[in-house]
Amino acid sequence: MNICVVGLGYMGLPTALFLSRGGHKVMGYDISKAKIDMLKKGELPFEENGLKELYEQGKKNFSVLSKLGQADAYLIAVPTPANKDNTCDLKYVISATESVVPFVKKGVLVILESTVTPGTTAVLVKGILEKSGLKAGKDFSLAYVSEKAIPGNTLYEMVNNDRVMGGIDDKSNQIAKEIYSCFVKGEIHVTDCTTAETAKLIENAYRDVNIAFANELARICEQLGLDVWKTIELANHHPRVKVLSPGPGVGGHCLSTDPWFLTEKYGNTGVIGTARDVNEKTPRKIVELIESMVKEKPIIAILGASYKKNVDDFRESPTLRMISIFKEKGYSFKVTDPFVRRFPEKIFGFEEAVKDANIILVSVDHDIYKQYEPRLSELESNGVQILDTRNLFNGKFPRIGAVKNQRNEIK
Ligand code: SAJ
Repeated sequence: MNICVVGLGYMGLPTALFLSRGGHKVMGYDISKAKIDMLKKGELPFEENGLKELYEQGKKNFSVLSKLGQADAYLIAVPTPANKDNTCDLKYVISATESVVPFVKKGVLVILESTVTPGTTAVLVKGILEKSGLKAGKDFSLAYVSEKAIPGNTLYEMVNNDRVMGGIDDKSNQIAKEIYSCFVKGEIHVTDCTTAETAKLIENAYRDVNIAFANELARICEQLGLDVWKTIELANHHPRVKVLSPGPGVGGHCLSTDPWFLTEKYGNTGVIGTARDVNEKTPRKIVELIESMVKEKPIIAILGASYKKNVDDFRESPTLRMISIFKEKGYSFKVTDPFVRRFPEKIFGFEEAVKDANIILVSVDHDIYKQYEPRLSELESNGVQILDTRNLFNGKFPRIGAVKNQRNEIK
């Protein structure tokens, strides 16, 4: 098939390349001219494990467009940020869908992959596409297909995870399933559009609630003088318990917004909204912990700017949140991160960042940081405080939820 992928971001680009490697003729389109120019030169706009290799394998059937053209199928994978009131901002979905309208012909399939508030495909997207004069489910096909891949391991998970897709009718599901089958090895589950959209939001809300639970446990264990990491590990020996890890807060483009989209028509007063609040407040709790650890005004070396380990994406990163609190309080800080480019603050090398610091904040658990363990020990013995918010060093340095751990009853 000729497939046009609208939106060449963290999900759209790898999907386009898997489809082209799988034998489809794929045209990629993005509103970012810079991204199009890079791809035309064969350069990739972001880093992801294995993406370069996938590009080499898929490039024969892949081209980038400066203008949309006719295709058999359109796959829309554009961002859905949150509005100021935390509702789902659908402006990119709307404009991408509108750009497809002139190409809606009999037999065309349109797929939405963006994470959206329930009802978007079956009402909003369908309504826009029907401005073509044709009817969804009768003249053209329409489906919502969600993505479960985790940044850092995107390519493996895109292939091996199960998929949920929801078509406007059986034929839409059948064609969408056929297209994805060229690279998805996981099971493909089919349902209706709104159920598929909601299942996607449930997945991320579930994880966000579980992390909020862990973050709350970190505060509780800190108060009790316990070690949250050891305590959670013990609780996790229960066959039906799997508490996730506390951290400096929840970042990224997904978990920090998607739970709001799930509750937007229902109200945010329940457990999902409370969990969001707990996670949103976590960076401030970390700053309070820093204040309790250093006697003088904190001078902070921040190890890690991205929202999680081994990625270059810093959208909504807890580091950004903590930086705005440091600024509000007039604390000086330096950030180091080997992955991140175009960060709003200057990025220093490791040694420059730790120079003069009285506390080192391990904000991200990049694997590469493990090499700094001896140097951190040295700095610690020179009186520099260390706060490991990710348990990267396995208790070698003070870690959140265990800073005041004094319980050594059982050795
Ligand atoms: N985090 C913790 N503690 C944990 C796990 C994560 O504090 O135990 C933090 C991370 O450091 C990060 C944030 O949560 O700041 C989110 O990271 P993540 O690795 O949990 O998830 P994302 O946002 O990278 O990807 C999620 C995934 N969703 C689920 O696992 C349910 C992924 O599968 C989705 O495809 C992705 O959202 C998406 O695009 O929706």
